[in-house]
Amino acid sequence: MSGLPVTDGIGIANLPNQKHKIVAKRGAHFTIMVVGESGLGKTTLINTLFSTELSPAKNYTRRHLKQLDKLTEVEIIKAELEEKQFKVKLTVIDTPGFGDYVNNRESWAPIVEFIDDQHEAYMRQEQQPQREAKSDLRVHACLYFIRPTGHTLKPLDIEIMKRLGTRVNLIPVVAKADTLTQHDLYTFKQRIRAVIAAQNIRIYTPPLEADDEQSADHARMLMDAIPFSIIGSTEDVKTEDGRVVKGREYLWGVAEVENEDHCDFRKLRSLLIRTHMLDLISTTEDNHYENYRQTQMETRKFGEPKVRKLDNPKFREEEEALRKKFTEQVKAEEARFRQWEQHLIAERDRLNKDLEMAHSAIKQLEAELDNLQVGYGRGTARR
Ligand SMILES: Nc1nc2c(ncn2[C@@H]2O[C@H](COP(=O)(O)OP(=O)(O)O)[C@@H](O)[C@H]2O)c(=O)[nH]1
Ligand SMILES: [Mg+2]
Repeated sequence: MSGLPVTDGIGIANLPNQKHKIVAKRGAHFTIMVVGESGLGKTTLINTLFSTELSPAKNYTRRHLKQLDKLTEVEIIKAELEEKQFKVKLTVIDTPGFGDYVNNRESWAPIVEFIDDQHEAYMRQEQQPQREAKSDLRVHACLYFIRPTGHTLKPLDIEIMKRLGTRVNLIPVVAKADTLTQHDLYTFKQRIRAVIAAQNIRIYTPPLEADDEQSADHARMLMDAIPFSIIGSTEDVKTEDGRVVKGREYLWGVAEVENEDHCDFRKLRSLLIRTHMLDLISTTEDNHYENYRQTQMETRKFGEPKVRKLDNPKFREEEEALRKKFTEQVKAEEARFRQWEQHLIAERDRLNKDLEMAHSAIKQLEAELDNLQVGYGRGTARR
């Protein structure tokens, strides 16, 4: 059927022994972040995860932790998963969506900054003499929600995904897959993959070299599904054949969260909390964190505070260029509007003239009518 391993539970206990031991010693910390425009179902997906697989999670807590700036506040959800004495401390970071392009185009910047800040905080803790009990919110998997337009990625998506991809394991997902037909969803995914390749956007790919054939096949199958299509819902609904499932009810039937013919939710969940959690953790540590640490080492002295992106001249430059482009666009629009206005005025004048002419024509006709009536009156009076 689906090719997914049929193991239940979190599956980490089935990891190759060596790796298992390393992580089991400390217990794994695993952090997922959701990013994307508002209204795409980010919060719903998190709740869906917790209402399906993760329902027996222990010590579930929700809190607003960080006010990133006056617009951006992230919510931190923590829970513990345990299987065969293997513990995972799961953290999910829910971000508010950034708004539309014109009004809110910088509102994603604090999210990128947040990711850097976690690397920074961890690095600082590593430099301390007491290295016990580090708090660690480095993001291991960042789900980027794509609006199901059926067209392609927007310039803003490309811009943000580029920035995220160099910092975290970026996993693109197509939001609200139930709003597209299977055919449209298929072409949409193809187009997104093409843009990701053409734009050199770095996304997370499951490693294909695996210990055994089955895992390799599994990784290939996951790769082919990227960007994962998602249906989120915490509602129990009844299907036509009488099953009760998490899903969304429509006149034509039920869009099922955990049905692989409907969306890739199961694949994504399996990747995150079963088969690739460890790879996501180690690539974050070995690639993204190492990357951050090295760049910081090269550009500043030990102990020096980090240069914030927003104060960075290069970022400023880009910012300035974008602002200029925007101003130019506004100017062009205004010119177009003025032209249109002038056209309208000319048109109005023309119509007024027509109206005048019509008026005088009417006057003339009325005068003729009067003349006729006068003539007619005379005629009758004679009789
Ligand atoms: N059709 C459809 N609607 C969804 C899906 N997931 C969430 N929604 C709806 O979209 C709206 C916004 O969801 P929410 O999770 O608050 O979006 P967020 O702003 O990204 O956190 C709500 O009305 C959800 O019920 C989905 O998979 N399909
Ligand atoms: Mg939300």
